[in-house]
Amino acid sequence: MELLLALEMVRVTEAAAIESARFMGRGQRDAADAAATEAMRRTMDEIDFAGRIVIGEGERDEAPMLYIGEEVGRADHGRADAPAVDIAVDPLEGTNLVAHGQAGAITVLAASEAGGLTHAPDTYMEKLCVGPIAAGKVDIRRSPTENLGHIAKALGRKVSDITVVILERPRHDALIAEVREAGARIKLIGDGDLSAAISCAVSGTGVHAVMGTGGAPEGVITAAALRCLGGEIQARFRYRNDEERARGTRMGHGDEDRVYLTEDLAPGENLVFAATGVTPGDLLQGVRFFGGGARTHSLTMAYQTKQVRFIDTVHMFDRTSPPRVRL
Ligand code: VTB
Repeated sequence: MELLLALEMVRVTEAAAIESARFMGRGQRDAADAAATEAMRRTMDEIDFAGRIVIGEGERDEAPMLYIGEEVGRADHGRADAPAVDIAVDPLEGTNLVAHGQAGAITVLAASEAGGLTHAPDTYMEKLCVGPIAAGKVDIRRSPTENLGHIAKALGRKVSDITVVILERPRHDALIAEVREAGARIKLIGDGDLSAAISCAVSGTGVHAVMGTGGAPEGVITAAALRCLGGEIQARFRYRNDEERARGTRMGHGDEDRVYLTEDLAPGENLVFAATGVTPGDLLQGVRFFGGGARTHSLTMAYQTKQVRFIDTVHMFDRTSPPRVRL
């Protein structure tokens, strides 16, 4: 399953990135998201597999496409033997970033055998993410100060040499104050804690941890990526109201003290992850258009196969005026 999908899925995120990148800086976040969603859906339907969306654009009645439970892929074309695959998508992580032409938007998905990705309700999650060297050394139940000490020690650095990514939100005021007090550097981001979490598991990106509360569905996709990279996410559900709490409880996530580990969120034995940059970021370059084509930069990974690929693709839109392919 992984062998087939790792390379196919990157076509899906590439197509979504190209379509949504057209909207960069145009102030239309919903249109950018719709373009990514439509392209993802269309490209997935070209692949021979029996896919089912487990994390998507919302419930069936609220999302026209890539809603939870939707079947995708070409399995209906008489391919009873097509592999059954669960898929978690975030067609455009960072819709505001694209709308404003800011850094760090990606198109992203994760795939697994049926049951390999936790069904997370559309609510919030408190997250602590670290890369492979600090994995196993942190505990979300401890204070940020304590965890920063463990991360610094694992990395052989001072706390002042650690950079933490935090979403810039009023709910993080106390967290930001504490991390500042502890002496670490902070990168405040407007959106996109998923790509930030992947970055902290990739050396050379200059970020070492992600702390704070963001979307729960994105936490599951983060977990799939971090399992492939040997990093770690620890998370707790954080409901905004009783309605969300009731829904989460029905889905088996009623205990808000429970710490979900990477393997709890993405328990699959086969995991595939793919992401493509839309706007330039720490991890991936954005889509670059030129006459007759575009160039994309993607990351695709498979857990069993133990392969991490950075893929640089030139897409030629037509052959009458093909772009000059450059190194
Ligand atoms: C966003 C987004 C994140 O969570 O912040 C969202 O930028 C939830 O937070 O990347 P707000 O409702 O405060 O915007 C993410 O989508 C994913 O965790």
